[in-house]
Amino acid sequence: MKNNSEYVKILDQAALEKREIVRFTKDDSSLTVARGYEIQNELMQCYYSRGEKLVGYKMGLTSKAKMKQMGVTDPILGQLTDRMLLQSGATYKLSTGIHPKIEPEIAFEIKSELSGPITREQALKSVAWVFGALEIIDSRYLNFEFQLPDVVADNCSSHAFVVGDVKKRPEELDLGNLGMVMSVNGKLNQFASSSAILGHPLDSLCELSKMLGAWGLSVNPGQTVLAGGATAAILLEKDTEVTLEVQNLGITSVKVKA
Ligand code: OOG
Ligand code: MG
Repeated sequence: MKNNSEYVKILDQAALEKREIVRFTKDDSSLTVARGYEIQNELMQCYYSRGEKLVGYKMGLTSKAKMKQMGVTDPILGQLTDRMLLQSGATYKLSTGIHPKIEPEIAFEIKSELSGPITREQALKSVAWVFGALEIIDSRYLNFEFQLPDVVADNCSSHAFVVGDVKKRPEELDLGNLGMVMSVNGKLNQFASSSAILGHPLDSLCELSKMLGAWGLSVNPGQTVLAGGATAAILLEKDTEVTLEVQNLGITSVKVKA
């Protein structure tokens, strides 16, 4: 058993040295999700001390496919910084991660503050723009094997995310049922409806608002929110191009190099 600061140091070092670690709950069954969030918040302080800025939040484990893939059942939240942000068409280097995977997401840019329990209608009104996104996750744990307290402590495997350059107002879209197709080198790999994300991506935003509100925090104007992977994540391979086409939101892409 270790204290929070010791866990933070292990996680931060693992990411910096690109080294896998064994999940903490293996030796420390007393670790709770609440402590996982304390560790996550302390880990964020390491990022800020290196000059990173918070740019938004991500929801995780919001689809049945992801819950099944990872063997857990509750949505979780992670925090996104400017270091992680890539624009569509960018090149991602595998050497910057440990064993990165990619998953298709719907992203929101927020225009008004959200905190505490809200309705889907209120969530809709708080969204300035909707766009497609590819999230590149990279668990610091061996083989992506973790329990909820571990993954929460590890900032929910956050590593990088690629934002699409086609933006639409939420009212212009059938947000609850957008076709999403992820391809590798032009070959279809994963597909889903946006309804795979907690039934409706805006419900994921409601969940985020509720969770942050419980800590006296909020989602703020200008921030980006990733609603959660719509399918299982796939392992990235060098010299490939991964694309995500979201109905009415164009194509978001990333080139993967060694
Ligand atoms: C945890 C991150 C989950 C999502 O969209 O479900 C996540 C993981 O799968 O390693 O980002
Ligand atoms: Mg994700």
